Amino acid sequence: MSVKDDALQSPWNHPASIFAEQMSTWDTDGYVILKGFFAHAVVKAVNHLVDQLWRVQTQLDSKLSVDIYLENPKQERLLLSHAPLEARQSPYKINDLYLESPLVRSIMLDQRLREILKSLLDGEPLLMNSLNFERGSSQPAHVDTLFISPRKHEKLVVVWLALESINSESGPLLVYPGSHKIVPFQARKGGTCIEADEMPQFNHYMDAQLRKHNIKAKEFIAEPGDILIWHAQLLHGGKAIQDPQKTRKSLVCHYFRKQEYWPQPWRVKRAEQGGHYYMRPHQRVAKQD
Ligand SMILES: O=C(O)CCC(=O)C(=O)O
Ligand SMILES: [Fe+2]
Repeated sequence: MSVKDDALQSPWNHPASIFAEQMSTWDTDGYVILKGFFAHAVVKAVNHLVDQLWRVQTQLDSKLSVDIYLENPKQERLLLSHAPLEARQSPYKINDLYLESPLVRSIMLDQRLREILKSLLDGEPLLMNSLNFERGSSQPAHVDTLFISPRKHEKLVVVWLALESINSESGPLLVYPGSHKIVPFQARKGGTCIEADEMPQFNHYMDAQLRKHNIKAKEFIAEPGDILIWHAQLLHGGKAIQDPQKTRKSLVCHYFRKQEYWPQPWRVKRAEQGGHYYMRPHQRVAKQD
């Protein structure tokens, strides 16, 4: 059975009808959870791909990069082909596998998913990055527009796919319901994108806003194939890992709206099974040999 055939057997064949029900939580909470969106064969295929990458890592002739030892002073960005194998045992993320993998593209541009994202973005989605994690990110609470700037304000959505059962000890994703309605933090240079030294001010601002609106973090306790889609301005992060033995496999993709990127046609590629993705260079690494 191919991945695509199996995906079609999931209960999510008619997003349009189910979607109407989800819309209210999107507005009030700034995210939606779609349980069992992808079939287990899809999840297995992604996990297999990541295992394969590590197995043949040193022979990879690719500019795929990996951020290793996340949220640790030792954090570093390297080519995956140059990463020490032991780094796989600590939090890491592989950047932009979607640029190389038709499998990742076909899953994250699944037709049912595209319909949902189209409705949330009010326009065709454009897949613009991917992050593969095997452990909790431990990333402090943030809003993605601090780091990623869509050409049109708020026309960014994010899909987080659980690739195994995820519990509270493994550093689950944390979301802050309703935080997307908080007035965005104003970056020094205008807009929402900050420089690294502005993070303490952002934290200070957000802490006060969370208290004012009585917003508390919620853990995304997930089963393989579940997805959570969040709004451009939703505050989220990775809970600290309580059990370092536990993995927390996930795939996260960010999407812009295609219509804002179309003027550069060489950058906007049509994917094999439909949908569009942003063709851009891999993340730069400090040293390549
Ligand atoms: O998976 C996580 O813990 C957080 C990921 C995240 O914040 C992101 O990809 O924007
Ligand atoms: Fe994020």
